[in-house]
Amino acid sequence: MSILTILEFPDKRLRTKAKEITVFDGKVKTLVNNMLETMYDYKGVGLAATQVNVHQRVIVIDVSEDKNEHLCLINPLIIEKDGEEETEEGCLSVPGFFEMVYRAEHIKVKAMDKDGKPFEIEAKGLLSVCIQHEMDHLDGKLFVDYLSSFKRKRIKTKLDKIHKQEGKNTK
Ligand code: GNR
Ligand code: NI
Repeated sequence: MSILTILEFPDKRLRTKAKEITVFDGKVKTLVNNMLETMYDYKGVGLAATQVNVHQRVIVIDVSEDKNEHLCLINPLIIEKDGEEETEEGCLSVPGFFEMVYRAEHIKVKAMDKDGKPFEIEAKGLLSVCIQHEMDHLDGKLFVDYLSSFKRKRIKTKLDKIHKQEGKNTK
């Protein structure tokens, strides 16, 4: 297994729309395992393949307290949603920034597991927020897109400065 590099805002590669998985082979399983290892290493509650520069519709999540109940959603689709709630969000691709974002309160999602088997899941609370946040990544969207352009620019300026100091290329 390996820990993958996470792209950071404003990296343009985070704006790529991911493609559906059509073949469920060993490469998908390796990707899922590496994403799980990366998510746990970075202490995130979720990770989308887009964040590790793989533009396929794969998400891993673990919102459990003991970090031993992971979920893997491939080609996820929201089939029902209702309500609205505001939660403070962060993102491993926007390190160090936390802002309030509105999301649907309850969602019902259809997805496939790592073997291509379809399943449905209903979610509320942090799991619901996390699934919506990760699904946004697969469409090239980030939580900062929901903020005012003033806040988004301020975050960009601060991260640009850090990336410059680190000699990091964010394309
Ligand atoms: O670790 C994460 N925490 C989090 C908190 C509130 C709302 C969403 C998230 S997801 C984030 C990990 C991440 O960036 N996933 O894309
Ligand atoms: Ni994120």
